[in-house]
Amino acid sequence: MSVQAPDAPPYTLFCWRNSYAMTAQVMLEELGLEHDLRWITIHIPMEQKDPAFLKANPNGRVPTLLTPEGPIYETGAILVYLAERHPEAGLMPAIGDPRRRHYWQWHFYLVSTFQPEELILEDASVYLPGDETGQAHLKQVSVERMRGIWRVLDDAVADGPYLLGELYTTCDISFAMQALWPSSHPPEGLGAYPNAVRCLRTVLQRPAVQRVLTIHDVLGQADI
Ligand SMILES: N[C@@H](CCC(=O)N[C@@H](CS)C(=O)NCC(=O)O)C(=O)O
Repeated sequence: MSVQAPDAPPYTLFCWRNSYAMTAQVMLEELGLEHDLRWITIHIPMEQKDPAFLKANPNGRVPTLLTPEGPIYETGAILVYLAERHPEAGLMPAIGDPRRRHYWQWHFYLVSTFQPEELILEDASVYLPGDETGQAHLKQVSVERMRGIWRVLDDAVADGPYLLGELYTTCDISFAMQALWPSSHPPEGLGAYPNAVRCLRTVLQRPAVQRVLTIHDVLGQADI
């Protein structure tokens, strides 16, 4: 298990510009946790990836976070790990809170329903290398599935402003940091989903999010 050096900040985030690493980084910023960013290259063959990175995450993907307890990877796991370590921030409902059922629902919806479609729409060639016809078909199917997801999310935040009503949680971070990418928008835009757009804009204006977007030099993506 690799742990942080005694004089290092408690957290180190392996980072790639404008990637899912931003979701974990927003969480660190929201919680005011001291951290280092270790910028790495990810879209290269596995054997060329930073060995310290691969030791922490054999999948070679970001986000990967070094914590005082050792490494952790997967966006959704990092969000919950940090929220549980810092319950005072209230970024997830406490045990016994009736909103917890929906917290888990949206948490998993965003990492296991929204995310796979986003990854396809971002780069279908990963799934069907060399098959351009197949990629176009996969994207077409995924766009339609994504429209359905936006409809569900739009209904969910109708009474908002957040997925759990008045309570801002890691689910909103998970949503906003994927939904800001134009690849996750249907080609006709987001006009049909005004509630979801309102929620998205609210989250994107948060100082923690603005700081992360500035560091990644993608502040313009918040103009939705
Ligand atoms: N399920 C993973 C997906 C992370 C992911 O796909 N990250 C991309 C960057 S946005 C990556 O590291 N890609 C490099 C690769 O797949 O080799 C998570 O949520 O952490």
